[in-house]
Amino acid sequence: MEPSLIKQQRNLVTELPGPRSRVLAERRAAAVAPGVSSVLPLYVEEASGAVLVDVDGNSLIDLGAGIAVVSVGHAAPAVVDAVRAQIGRFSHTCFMVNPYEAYVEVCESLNARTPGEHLKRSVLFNSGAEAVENAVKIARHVTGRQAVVVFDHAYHGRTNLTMALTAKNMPYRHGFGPFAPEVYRVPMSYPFRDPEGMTGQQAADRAIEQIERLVGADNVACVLIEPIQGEGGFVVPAPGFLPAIATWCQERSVLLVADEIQTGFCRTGDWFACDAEGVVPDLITTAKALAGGMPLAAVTGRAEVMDGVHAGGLGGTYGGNPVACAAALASIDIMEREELADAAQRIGEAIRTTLEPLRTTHPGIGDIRGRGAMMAIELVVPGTTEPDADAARRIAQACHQAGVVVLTCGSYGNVIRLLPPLVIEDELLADGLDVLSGAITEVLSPAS
Ligand code: PLZ
Repeated sequence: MEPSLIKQQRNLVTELPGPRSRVLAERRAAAVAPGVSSVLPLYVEEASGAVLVDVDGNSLIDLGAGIAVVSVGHAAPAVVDAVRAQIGRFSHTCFMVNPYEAYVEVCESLNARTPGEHLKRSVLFNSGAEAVENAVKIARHVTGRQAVVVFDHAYHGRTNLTMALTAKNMPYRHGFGPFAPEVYRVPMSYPFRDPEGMTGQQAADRAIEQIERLVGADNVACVLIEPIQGEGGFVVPAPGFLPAIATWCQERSVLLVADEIQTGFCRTGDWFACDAEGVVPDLITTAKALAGGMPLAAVTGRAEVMDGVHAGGLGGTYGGNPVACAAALASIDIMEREELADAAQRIGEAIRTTLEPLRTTHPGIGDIRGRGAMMAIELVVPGTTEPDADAARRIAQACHQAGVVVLTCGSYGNVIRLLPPLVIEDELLADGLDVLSGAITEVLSPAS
């Protein structure tokens, strides 16, 4: 592994936020639209590995990786070198005007690594939402059908179509309608909240019954699903749920679209979350960790599906920008060389080992779940499944005050999620988890 440029250690040297961050907060309030908010009020000066250094010199442990983006670490030297080299050669031509090799190479790499041995093609975009929009465009175009089936708790983006696909009203949809039509929502498999003992097959049957009754299989262009839900609460469906949905799709000539924007690229301990159950989607959307911090997204799919769209039907000015492509090739190379899927599994085990014992003393911990380095704690009112969003918020805040970046998520806002860079050093992770354990104990102890 390349040496980190910044000491991989938590170190607070001012109160939080420090004086420089406070000055920036004032400038921000005057200049930046309040519609975009930040989890922490600490302004970042530099970062490497799993450490962020703020403008006041505080070093924070990053257990969020910019929402599952910098899996190869902040400022990974090989990514930085690749970006520097590419930007010095050329930064933009527009692939639709003059093509270049890096775009082709990223597509080759995606085609080779995404689930399934079939012939594939890829197309590149800028953001996750844009990839999801295009997957739906492709599915509708080639099937000649319009309906899109999505799930409770789903998150697919903030553009008009993807707002329609996203489940949660606040903050994503509230007042932003009207939303795109022909979107149908069915129940997800959510073992913690489903009836006790419900199997994956039963949960799939429940969803399929609704699709057939309310939409009609013949009208469905695609079923779009996050194999493990991200923003919705790190919901891991019961085993057998995804394969059952995949089988139904195949039998009804409905395209299965896996949104692996948050789960993809080694995060869950496999290259893709679908791999764990051998599910092979027809189309897969990727973004986030794909390019190690540069904006890049993709739709990868069966050649016979992708080839159904006319030339010029897909594209965009910046899609597959050469600098982003160079970063992607370097990132994927790191994931492979440093075996980051295995690292994700080890991180997941360390998280479980630290957090599981807390359950016996803290019945407010309703569930600890996830896969690989995508782990979450769902907080509830003890003895019930009633969501306790206030506890999640207070635990996150206590971590932030101690210099550990953790994120919350969930339809009910009651889930703490951990998404550390996959290159995080053992000691740094242990320190971060220590802080989290302390925060949980502090907030959930009866006296507090
Ligand atoms: N699909 C599964 O997780 C992005 C959103 C943060 P973009 N998740 C982080 C926020 O509050 O905006 C995401 C995702 C899944 C699609 C997206 C959308 O990806 O790159 O943010 O457009």
